[in-house]
This record gives sequence, C-alpha cells and structure tokens, in this order.
Amino acid sequence: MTRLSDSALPALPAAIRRFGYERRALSPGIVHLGLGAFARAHLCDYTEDALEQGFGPWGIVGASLQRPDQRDRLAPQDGLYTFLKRAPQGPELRLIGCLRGVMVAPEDPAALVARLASAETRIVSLTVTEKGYCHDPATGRLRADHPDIVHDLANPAAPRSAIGLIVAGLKARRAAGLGAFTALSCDNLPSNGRVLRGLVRDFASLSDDGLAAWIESNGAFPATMVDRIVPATTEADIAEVEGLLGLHDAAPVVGEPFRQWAIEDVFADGRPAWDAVGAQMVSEVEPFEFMKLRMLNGAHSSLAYLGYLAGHETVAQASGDAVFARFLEGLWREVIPTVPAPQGVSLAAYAEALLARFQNPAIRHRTWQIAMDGSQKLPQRLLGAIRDRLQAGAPIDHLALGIAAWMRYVSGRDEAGTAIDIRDPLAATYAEIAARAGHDAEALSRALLGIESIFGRDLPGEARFTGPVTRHLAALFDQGAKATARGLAG
Ligand code: CS2
Repeated sequence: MTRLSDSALPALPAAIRRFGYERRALSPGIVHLGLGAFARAHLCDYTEDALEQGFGPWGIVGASLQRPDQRDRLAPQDGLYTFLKRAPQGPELRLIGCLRGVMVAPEDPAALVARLASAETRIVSLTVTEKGYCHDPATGRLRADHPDIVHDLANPAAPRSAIGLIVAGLKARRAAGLGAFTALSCDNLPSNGRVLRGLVRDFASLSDDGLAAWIESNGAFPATMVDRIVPATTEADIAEVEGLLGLHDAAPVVGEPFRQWAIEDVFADGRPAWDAVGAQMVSEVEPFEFMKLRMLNGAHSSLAYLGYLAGHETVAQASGDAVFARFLEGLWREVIPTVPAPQGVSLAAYAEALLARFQNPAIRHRTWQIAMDGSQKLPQRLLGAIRDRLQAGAPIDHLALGIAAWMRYVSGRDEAGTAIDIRDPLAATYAEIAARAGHDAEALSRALLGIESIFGRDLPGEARFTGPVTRHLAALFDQGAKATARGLAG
C-alpha cells in the first residue's frame, strides 16, 4: 500500500479533509522537545486548528531526545500523520500537517542547539515526562548529580537533557544578540512553568552567572495545564487507520475527543492563536493544574495500580468494574476539598465527566502504561492531597489505598505470582527493597516510605498516613485488590 506523504495526498479519500493552508509556507516557529504521541495529539492538534483558521504560519519541528524511531516513521511521510479521534459513537480521522521536521538529539546535538538558537525559533515546547526534568520530584529542584545533568555540564555543546538543551540554545541566542524564546512546559507537573524556570536558572548558574541573570530578565516560562487521554498507538490502530485512509501511515496517534489546554499568557515573542481554537488563556494556571493532577491523574494512577493487580488490562475495564468505579468516587470525595475550583467549574461535574472519559470503551489505555514512573508521579498526584487532608484532620482511606496499591505493584509480582515489568527510574531500588521485605507489609511499607525523593521527610513519620497505608498493603497481599477496595468504607 502507498505510504502517506506529500506526493500521496492526491490519493486521499474525499472524506478526509485537505489542508486549508499552504503547508510549504509554514515557518518552524516552534521546536518541540520530546515528540511523543501526546504532543502529536495535543499541541499539534491545537496548532493545526489555528492554521486551519488562518492564524499562521506556525510550523513545528519536533525533536526526539532519545530514540530515532519517531523520525524514522515520520521522515518518509514528510512529517505527515493522522490523528484518530475515538468517540464512543465511532472514530474520526484527521490529517495533521503542521509538523515540518523531526530531529534526533543524540545523533546531532549541535544541530538541535543551532535550531533552538535560530532566529526563526520563538517557542520551545516540552513533553519530556516527569523524569525528563532531572529534578527531585519532592522538592522541584535540579538534581546536580543526575547523570544527564553531570554530562551536560561537562559537555555544554552536546547536551542530552531538555534542560541542558534549553540552556545551550538560550546561551547561543544571547551570544548572537537574539532575544530569548518562550520555554513552554506541557508536562503533568504542578507549576510546570515555575519549575522549568527554576531548573533552567539552576543549570545556567552552574555554568555562567551572567547567563542566568539574562534568562531571568528575558526568558518566558508560562505555566500550562494539558489534558487529553492518548494511549500508545498499537498495530491494530495502524491497521484501522490504513483502512480509513487508503494509505499506510506508520505513525498515527489515537486519542479521546476531549481536550483541554489552560495556558498562562506570558510569551516572549508571540504564539499561535491557540485561544481562537479552544485553549484557555488564563492569568493563573495553578487551579487548573491542581484540579487535573489531583483529580484526573491521581485517580488514573490509583486505578492503574489497583486495576493492574486485579487483572484489568485497560482503564476502561478497571473503571467499568463497579467496585473500582465506587473506589474512584470515594477518592474524589477525599480529593475535592483539597482543590480550589477554577472559576466557573463544578468539581463534582468534573469528576462525573472523568468517570465517563475513563469508561470510554473506544479507548484502550493500558493500566500498565499509566503505572510507569510512579516515583515521579505520586508526589503531585496523590501525596499533595494527602498532606492537605492530614493538615485538615480529614480521613485519607482511599488516597492511602492508592499508595498501598503502588507499593504492592512495585513489590514486583501480580496476584497470580507473575513478574511485573516495572518501568521506573527507581526500579532497581524497588527490586532491592522487595527482595529484602518479601510480603511483609510492615517491612515493605517502611522501606518504601524511606525513599525521600518521593515521600519527603514528613510523611514517613506521620502515623495517620503510614498506618492506613500499611494496613491496606497487608490487605492487598491477603485478599487482593478488588476485595480490599470493596472493603473501604463509603
Ligand atoms: C496518565 C496521563 O500516563 C499517565 O500517567 O495519567 O498520561 C493522562 O492520560 C494524561 O495526563 C491525560 O491528560
């Protein structure tokens, strides 16, 4: 079958819309670091809408920071790919044209730095996942001992971390007399703009104090809240797209219809008219971030661990199980009082909509995928809400079960005794702890709670937290995830 590419476009079926803008005229004003499925279904989808509305000419150059596979799939397609929107009433396919090139950082870091330093580049956006920030999730500070940071400080012209790349790009711009670009974090971190600004400043001041001050006064680091459920693309998705498109697309992305983007409107050198196509420009992103991180992502992670343990492969299956649906409702009852509602938003309605999104049977989002990188996710997704509840003297039964389920998961074997493929920067630490503690809930919980980069210094000494967590963990070992969730009061 013919491969999707510029020259294959005349063969597109009539039902698929052609671009309403001149693709060749796009200027790559955005460089996106971490070109995964999420960015291609979110940032690129919004940008595509803006181009369609005539707000151009913002093209995107993507950069992969690790592997060449995205570039290898997209380059033969001239950067073209399709987005398959999976609504419960049936799929909808759209062609995305705003991606104008893909670079692979490790192959030629200097070329990427030069692209960041080019006068054309006005925004550098990021989806590098939590661990890509090389920071301590409990404090938000740069880990100067992180291997990638150590490498980048020693090799400033050939950085491999997002932070090292951004600083190298800004340094070259300053030297060339250009202004700074906007660094736009689109990752699920609380206060992502402020955190990124702090990490860039920390890194810059380790190499050059004048640069840190220049970035401080010239740079822009807007906070954002991004949302769309985008599971990893599967072979079955690729085959389905091929059937709809009549062409072979090796790099489609799939996602739910819902999307949301709240952005703090502080840009150094302009931006696409994302607000004209549904993004919310707000003066304060924090309330949106809190709501989304604690209610969506906190529920996602808790459900991923419990659901995986109970043998549910996807979020739709796990949340379709009445016991876990009830668990989610209980979890949201605990979380909602810790979340200041963004203006005009009903948190109860938000929770109800989340349950429907999780249960969308057309989305196959694996519990295993969400279970990844728990060490980087738990602080902002669950532990912040737990701290607030403890401070208010309120119960944390459901939140504590989320943490206990993570502990049960990282102990390495599921309820049938099968080994779990744990993906997490701390996987080796978990394995050591699990080998020592076995199924002794008390010992396992004590050792895991001792990981300071996750739990900080306060929580391990807080009996109102450690008590329910350890009790739930023992129940998870004895009775399994479903019975433990069923046993929760209210
Ligand atoms: C998920 C998120 O994988 C995960 O950890 O919780 O990717 C989630 O699907 C998105 O944040 C939704 O916007």
